[in-house]
Amino acid sequence: MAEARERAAPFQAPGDDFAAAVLSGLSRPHKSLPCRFLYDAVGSALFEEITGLPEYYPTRTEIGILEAHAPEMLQGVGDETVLVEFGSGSSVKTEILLGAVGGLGAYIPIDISQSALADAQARLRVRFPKLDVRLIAADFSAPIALPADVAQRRKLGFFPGSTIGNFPPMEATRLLAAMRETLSPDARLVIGVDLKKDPRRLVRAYDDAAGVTAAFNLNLLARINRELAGGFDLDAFRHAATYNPVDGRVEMHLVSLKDQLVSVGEAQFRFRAGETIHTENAYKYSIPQFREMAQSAGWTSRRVWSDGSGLFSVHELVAP
Ligand code: AVI
Repeated sequence: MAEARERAAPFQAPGDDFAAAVLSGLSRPHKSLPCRFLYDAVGSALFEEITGLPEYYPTRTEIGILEAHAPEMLQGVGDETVLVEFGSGSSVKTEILLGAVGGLGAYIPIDISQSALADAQARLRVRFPKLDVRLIAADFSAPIALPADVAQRRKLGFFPGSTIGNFPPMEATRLLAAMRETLSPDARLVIGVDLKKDPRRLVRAYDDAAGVTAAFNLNLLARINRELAGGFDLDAFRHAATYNPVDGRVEMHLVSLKDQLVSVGEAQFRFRAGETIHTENAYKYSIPQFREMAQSAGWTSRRVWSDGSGLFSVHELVAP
């Protein structure tokens, strides 16, 4: 298992209040919790483990696409260009681009977690000692002002992992528009997007045989117990992953195995047998669907790369 540090889901805002989100999410008629709270230190380590599972094809497939096509993706990138990465996680994918580029003006990783940024910088210093790395600790769901000396330079944005799929389409569109503003003028973005496919394959990717994704999901209840004096019995809930064909998304739920009353601090929540807490959505897009969404955020999808089996896509978005 990878080192257990908080990954800071890219969607996490500073000062995000876990307690308030839990109390409000569990009070709804259809109970739900925001997926960004899956990524405490334990959850982040479990997510790293998920990325290496046989059923979880997105990470290795995207890496294969990047390795095969990095030189094309980096066309026009040179000493004047600034590479801007949105969100952290393992830097394996960034290193593929950095290893393939001839020259680069600077690399700017943007992440909400200072510690994730410091780790990335220390790692990159070893392999790319001459690279100018500028850390920006910020929430990138709103446009970000880049340092004055690079603001007018040509920029290449990078947003791998299909994290865009964890946002509902309206929010995803707003996020893409914010990235366009951050990268303007002459914006370009390389973004990983998981593709629609056989629902059985999708469900297996989110409900693996070894039970790592189940542990990742159930850790949310353990986190409530740890941090908010919760009384969840983890054996009284099970992980479920389903494909919702109407919305084109995989859904993760925690299913109550019996009628029960659970306390969180002073509050109490009633669960009926079979009732669920909806914990994550992972939207899947066909290539034309994603093109259309990018367009409504002011981008044009100029090129798309995929693997031989059509599992995953990497789009190059451009904005004049
Ligand atoms: C972070 N994100 C892109 C993952 C996904 O595939 O939606 C999160 C994940 N949840 C369960 N497995 C992976």
